Amino acid sequence: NNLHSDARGALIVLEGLDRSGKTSQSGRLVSSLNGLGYPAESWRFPDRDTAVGKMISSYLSNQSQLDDHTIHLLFSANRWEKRSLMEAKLKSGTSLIVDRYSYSGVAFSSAKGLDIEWCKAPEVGLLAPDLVVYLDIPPEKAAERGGYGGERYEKLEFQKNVAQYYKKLSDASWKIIDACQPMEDVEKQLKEIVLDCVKSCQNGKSVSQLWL
Ligand code: NYM
Repeated sequence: NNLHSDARGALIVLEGLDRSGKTSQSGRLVSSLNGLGYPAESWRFPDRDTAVGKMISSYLSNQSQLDDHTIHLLFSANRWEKRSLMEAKLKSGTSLIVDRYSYSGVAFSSAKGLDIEWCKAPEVGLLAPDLVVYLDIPPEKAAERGGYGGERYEKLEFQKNVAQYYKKLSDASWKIIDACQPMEDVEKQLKEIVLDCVKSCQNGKSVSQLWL
């Protein structure tokens, strides 16, 4: 697979409730893309390695308390601090498989009661994904999977609420995969959808911005 010179990478976002399988799937996806000769990297938000990411991590593990608006803006800032690198990677032909993005930001914060439009505002101008894949699992099923860790938000009642907000945010362009299927089946379906997207982005299609 020899990429032509104007080929750019695809920005692909995986969304879903906690324990829906996003992290396992994104690792497998990147290996298989690389194996087929498409440069790809696995990214995730929050990126806990940056200065902002460390504050987020401490909040999630209940080591610090923050106002709901404040933590929302930190999650957003964490995406902004990676924006230019993201753009550079895509331009250089590397596809990014991103485990959570702005949709997590808006779904989780609005599930706490923050206004949805207010939640979207700081996301305006971030790079828009070429594809959003939602790994769909009923909150009860997700809760049965090996149990949640001890982090904030990892509670069945809250996850039910988040699911409602994901539904509000989704549009016809989202690809929904039934995440209750065996892992191998999810992997196969995901790979097919993602490959289509990676190929379609190689034709010089430009990257757009949220929320359009
Ligand atoms: N989360 C994640 C948010 O509340 N807002 C965001 O913008 C993002 C990216 O953080 N329960 C929540 C969802 C998760 C938690 O994510 C940590 P992960 O994927 O478990 O590391």
